Amino acid sequence: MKRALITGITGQDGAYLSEFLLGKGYEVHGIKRRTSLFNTARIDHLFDGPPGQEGRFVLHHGDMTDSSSLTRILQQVQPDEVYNLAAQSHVAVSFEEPEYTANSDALGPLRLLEAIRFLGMKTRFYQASTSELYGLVQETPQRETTPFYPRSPYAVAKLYAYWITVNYREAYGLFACNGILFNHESPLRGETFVTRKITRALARIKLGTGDVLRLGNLDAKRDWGHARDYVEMMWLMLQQDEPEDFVIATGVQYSVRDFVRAACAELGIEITFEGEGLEEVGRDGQGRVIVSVDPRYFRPAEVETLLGDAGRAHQKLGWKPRTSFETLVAEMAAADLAEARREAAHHG
Ligand code: NDP
Ligand code: GDR
Repeated sequence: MKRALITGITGQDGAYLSEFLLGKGYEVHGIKRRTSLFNTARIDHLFDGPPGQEGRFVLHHGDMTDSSSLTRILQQVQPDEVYNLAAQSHVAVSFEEPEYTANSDALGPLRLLEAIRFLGMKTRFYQASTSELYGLVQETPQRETTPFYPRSPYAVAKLYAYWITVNYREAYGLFACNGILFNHESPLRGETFVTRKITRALARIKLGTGDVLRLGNLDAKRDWGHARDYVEMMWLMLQQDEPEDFVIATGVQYSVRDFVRAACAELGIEITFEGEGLEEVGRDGQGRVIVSVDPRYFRPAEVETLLGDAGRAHQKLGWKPRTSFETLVAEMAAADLAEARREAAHHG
């Protein structure tokens, strides 16, 4: 039985990857940090999975900023594969906590790699790299050879992580790969990322329990895929004969405004946008403002447009995204509508 260690197991991707690896027969170990409230809602169902799965899902307390915990867990678990998904993953927050972001997102992966090297382990290592590395884009679409130009403390930290992964591969022969993943979403997406923020707020507006959805840059364009499809690629990268870095993306791009329109269509809300810049609003069929622009959500430096070319992954990993933009929006909107109904019933 193969053994995997996942950092960031309590996050969106950690939950999908755990489910995927358990399905492949792996023993799955995860690192979670200590929090004052439970933070395992996304993975609680995996503890009592199907018969035979008991004991194949194990959590350990640790933190990306604490070498001692990381080294101890690696030595204890002796994993065949490590998936480093843990990060302070919010771009806007990284402007407010730049030093912590660098500690967890840049030095964190170094701590893991150094422990693997020092302990002389044969572990394969996956680093959660990101399309944010391209930032101010130098070429469209972006592929593995496109020059990087990070635009946030988050992206700069992830740039270090990208290169230290390449460096440990080249210097010490570690099987270490970067998956350069473009945005991927799902009903498990964190509630402060724009897609989930939109589907959550619009579901409440639909039920009359929410009023206005306040957003930042409506013109930002992203290449949005489904997290369930993307975690499979993380695994596939570690099954190759040679370690390599891959872009994973759908090759289709939409704006934040397009996402709002698609979610409204899915929920049966009429919406018309009018005005420009900070004055832009979205009105419903009765003329009520349901979307407005709030400068609080603008970033000191923005990534305006991202569009990936996953040609290499297509060729070498057989990668093809399975979920269309429409299906992704529909799945998220349906899940948030169900959640908003439960909330409404509970309160009232
Ligand atoms: P989430 O924000 O949903 O999850 C992040 C995970 O990291 C959580 O489990 C979180 O724990 C954990 N974490 C944060 N800080 C620490 C720390 N100091 N020590 C230990 N654990 C920590 O992110 P996603 O699942 O969306 O993303 C997974 C990875 O992929 C991240 O590294 C992200 O930067 C990267 N990425 C994501 C993309 C996306 O579109 N989703 C695209 C490209 C890259 P807790 O639950 O306690 O907060
Ligand atoms: P991103 O995702 O920054 O691409 O990082 P996010 O959903 O936060 O923003 C996408 C775009 O939408 C614009 N935007 C808003 N964003 C948020 N969060 N809230 C708003 O109200 C809002 N209004 C407009 C943003 O300015 C941006 O242009 C995600 C994270 O998962 C990273 O960890 C990952 O590396 C990248 O995707 C790929």
